[in-house]
Amino acid sequence: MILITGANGQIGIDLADALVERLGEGEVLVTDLRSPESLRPGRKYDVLDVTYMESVEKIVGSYKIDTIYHLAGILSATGQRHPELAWNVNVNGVRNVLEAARKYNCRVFWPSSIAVFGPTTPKVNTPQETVTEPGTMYGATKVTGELLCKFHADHHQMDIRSVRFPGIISYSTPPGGGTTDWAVDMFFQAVNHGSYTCFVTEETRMPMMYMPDAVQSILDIMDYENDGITVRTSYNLAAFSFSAGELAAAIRRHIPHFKCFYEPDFRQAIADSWPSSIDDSRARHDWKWQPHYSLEAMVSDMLIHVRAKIATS
Ligand code: AKB
Repeated sequence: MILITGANGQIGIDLADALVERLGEGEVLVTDLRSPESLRPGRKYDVLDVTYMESVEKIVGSYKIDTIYHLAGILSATGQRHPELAWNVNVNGVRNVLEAARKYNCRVFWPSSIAVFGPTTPKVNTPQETVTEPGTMYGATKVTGELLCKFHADHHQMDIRSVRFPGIISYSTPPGGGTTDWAVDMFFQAVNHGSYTCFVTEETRMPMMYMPDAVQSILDIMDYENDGITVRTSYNLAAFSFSAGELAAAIRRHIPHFKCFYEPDFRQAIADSWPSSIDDSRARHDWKWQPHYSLEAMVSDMLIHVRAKIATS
């Protein structure tokens, strides 16, 4: 059976749908701090706080888990405001999951982030192997998590796989507490109100990816033969980069009256410390990573789903 931690979060809902579709009923156990408000079919639910080692081991052992998708984590903006919480959830969480996986012989997927990079990293086409001196606590927890994954893979011959996600754009569940959240918020505000006040400047350019590609990347890297995986920290991953102004212009092609205002807050400094584009050639070479959505295709698809979601809410 498969375990997803942090399953109520932005990636968890869509990944669980994809895994249930692939594996059939009853093969996916979704866990989070609380049960979600509405239960979706085909999966089992349980409650799990990943900061407690005993709880993680109990779940993994009692459900006979063989693969863990460890998604529970605190994102960058929340982590900057609550650094101790970020360290506890992100670092102790991944450590507990890796220990339980070692004990019960599980494979592991864990998402890292472009937040491992910082102000001293090359900003354009950021290479796979480069300076990782993040300026945020979130970034520090992701660098630590990557090193823990590599340690366990090298020293305990564990099968652990990871990608450094850029900002992810999706409509099923809103992200919370991230620096790239503006790219999702803009869609919902554009459809709902015809205007949006963005918390980064018009020129701020960030690497992003549409959720279907993000989910596909997880399935692809986990499907690939183990010998092909040569990066045991985490793979750079990219789809497209755009600035806040460019996204606003792309949305305006569908909603001509849409107005975007810019009032940067504390998240601007985090955004400025991250890459504007990513070199993901290693992932493309090693496990044939290939995104499918362009910016234009993503915007059209997002607007269809955001309109439908708002119409039925
Ligand atoms: C965030 O903004 O914190 C995340 C990330 C890029 O890791 N979306």
